[in-house]
Amino acid sequence: MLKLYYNRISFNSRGVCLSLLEKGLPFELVAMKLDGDQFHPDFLALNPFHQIPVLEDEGFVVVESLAILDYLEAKYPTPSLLPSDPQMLATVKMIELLTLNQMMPPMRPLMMNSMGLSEESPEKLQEAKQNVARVLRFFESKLADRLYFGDQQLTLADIVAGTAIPFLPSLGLPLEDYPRLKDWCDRLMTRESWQQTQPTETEITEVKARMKSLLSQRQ
Ligand SMILES: N[C@@H](CCC(=O)N[C@@H](CS)C(=O)NCC(=O)O)C(=O)O
Repeated sequence: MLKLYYNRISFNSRGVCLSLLEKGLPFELVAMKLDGDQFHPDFLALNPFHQIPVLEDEGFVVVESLAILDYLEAKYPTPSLLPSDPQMLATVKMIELLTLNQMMPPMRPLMMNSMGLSEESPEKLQEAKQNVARVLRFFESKLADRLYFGDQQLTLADIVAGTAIPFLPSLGLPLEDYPRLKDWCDRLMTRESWQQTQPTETEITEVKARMKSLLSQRQ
């Protein structure tokens, strides 16, 4: 049985959960608190970089969310979450990588600030918002009039970007200037997999409290 080490408020973990659910695969979840449990020797033996998600498949271990998504796609190709058309495939991969490399890093200070866990300067927050907005403009143009980034079919692009973008309005980045992305977010939220993996307010509050306590211990 596939085993996923995850946390419900982790974007990267949620993407893997979404893929497993969309593919209808049975899997076992191992919840990580990330309160230090990621440094337990048993977990470090799976991932020396102490991060989730980690997927275990009959003793085979995969770390890094994009590698896990590709592994699941190759091993369980139906239903497919990758297009075969070369241009569509390139678009999907581009969206996945830009989400992780260009959008998530500037989201971090915005999240920390919105949770009251750090006090960033207004200049730094503005710069972070501008960097996210640059990605959103690009994504809006790539989505164009399609239902999903890979056209009519849900793909890994929607799964990866669809964990982070719906969260942006709560960080002071409303999607009103990006009507196609806004409709796309609404479309994703109608899917059972998104509803099932949506973190609740209580879960977010609990994580906030845990992070506050961890940060105060380090000071
Ligand atoms: N590039 C990694 C990033 C994973 C990552 O940042 N995981 C975070 C949670 S979202 C984590 O496990 N942090 C705990 C730590 O770094 O100790 C991926 O895509 O899987």
